Amino acid sequence: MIIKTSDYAISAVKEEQYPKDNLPEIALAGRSNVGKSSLINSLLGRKNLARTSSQPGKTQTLNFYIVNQAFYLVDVPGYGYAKVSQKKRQQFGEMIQDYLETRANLKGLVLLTDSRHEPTKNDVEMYNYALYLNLPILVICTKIDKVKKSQENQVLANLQKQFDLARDNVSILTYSAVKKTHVQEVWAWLEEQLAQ
Ligand SMILES: Nc1nc2c(ncn2[C@@H]2O[C@H](COP(=O)(O)OP(=O)(O)OP(=O)(O)O)[C@@H](O)[C@H]2O)c(=O)[nH]1
Ligand SMILES: [Mg+2]
Repeated sequence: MIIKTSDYAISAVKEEQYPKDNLPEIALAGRSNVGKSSLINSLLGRKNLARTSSQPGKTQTLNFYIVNQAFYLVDVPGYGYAKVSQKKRQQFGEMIQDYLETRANLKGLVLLTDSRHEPTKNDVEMYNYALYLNLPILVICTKIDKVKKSQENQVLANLQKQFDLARDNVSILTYSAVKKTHVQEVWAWLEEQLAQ
C-alpha cells in the first residue's frame, strides 16, 4: 500500500457521529496499553497521528483515521484497565458493541495481544465475540521486540492456549511498532479485507 495521505477524521461515541461517507473501515481492538494507537502510527509512518501513552486508558473514543481518502482505520478504546470506573467501563463496552454490531462497512477487526503474555480473559471474550460477529480477524501479537528470540515460539503457543485459531477467517502475525516488524504483512491483510 502506498500511503499518500493519512489524517485524523473524527471521534465518535455514538452512531450519529460516525463518518457518513460510507468508506470501508477496519477496527483495532485490544486491552489498554497493548499498542493499538502505536500500530496505527507505525503502519502509516506517522509519529503522533494517533495519541499514544505509557499510561493505559489513553484512547477513550472511537477515533477514525482516514487513509488515502479511501478507507478508515478505527482506534477503539482499550479494555481491561482496572482504574477505569465501573460505569465508564460499561459505557466503553456498549460503545464498542454498538459499533461492531451495527457498522455495515466494517470489513474486519485487528485484535492486538501482548506477545509476552497469554491472552487475558477480556482478550478471549473479544476474540470469541468477533468470531460470533463473523468478522475477519487479524490477531497481532505485538511488542515482539520485547521477546527474546529463543522465546518467540512460545508466543503462538500462548495464543493457542486461549484462542480457537482453527478458523477460516483468522490470521495471526507478530508485530513491533518499534522495529516495524511485519508492517508489510499487516498491510497485505488490510488490503485483502478492504477489497472484499
Ligand atoms: N517496545 C514496544 N513498545 C510498544 C509497542 N507498541 C506500543 N508500545 C508502547 O506501549 C505503550 C502503549 O501504547 P499505545 O499505542 O498508547 O497503546 P493503546 O493500545 O493505544 O492504549 P490505550 O489507548 O490506552 O487503549 C506506549 O508506551 C508505546 O510506546 C511495540 O511494538 N514495542
Ligand atoms: Mg490508544
